[in-house]
Amino acid sequence: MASVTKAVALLATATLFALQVSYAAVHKVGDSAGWTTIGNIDYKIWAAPKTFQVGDIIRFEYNPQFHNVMRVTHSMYRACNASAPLATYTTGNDSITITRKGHHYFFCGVPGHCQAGQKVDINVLRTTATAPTPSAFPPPSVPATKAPGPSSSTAASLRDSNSITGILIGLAMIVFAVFSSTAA
Ligand SMILES: [Cu+2]
Repeated sequence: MASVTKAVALLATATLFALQVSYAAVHKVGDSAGWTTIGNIDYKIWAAPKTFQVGDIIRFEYNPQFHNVMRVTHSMYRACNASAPLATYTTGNDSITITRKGHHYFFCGVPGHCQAGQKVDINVLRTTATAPTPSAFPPPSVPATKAPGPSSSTAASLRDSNSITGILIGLAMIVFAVFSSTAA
């Protein structure tokens, strides 16, 4: 019976682990269209319904002959100023791990593309319990000044209740395993 208890406890642990890992989401910018100027994609509309968290991955997929990705400050973002980016990515398949909350501004540095709308503001609401992944960003040189609004805290508490439910299910499984082994 002890081995059964062990197996069920292991399964419960694995479930908890899977629930935690599932929070590190991958967000492909522009979805199927990717990172482009074709089709006048509004990346603001793409980003609006999404919840970005620390540990999530932002993926830019594009033809590197025509585009690139630059991470910039808010003022550079507003002005489409590509003269001094914080970071530049040019592989055509760039996965950027979010390591801190706040706004992360990206645009394409090819002349005219940012002005044409190839720019995206990734607003990361808050840090979660998920273990931080190795830093893909240099230390932040621009402090995040915007505090999360009321709508963001609602989304955050929803996330919290989800993870608490996951933990409760895991605990219930462990209790059940112990109970069934003592009853037998
Ligand atoms: Cu471009």
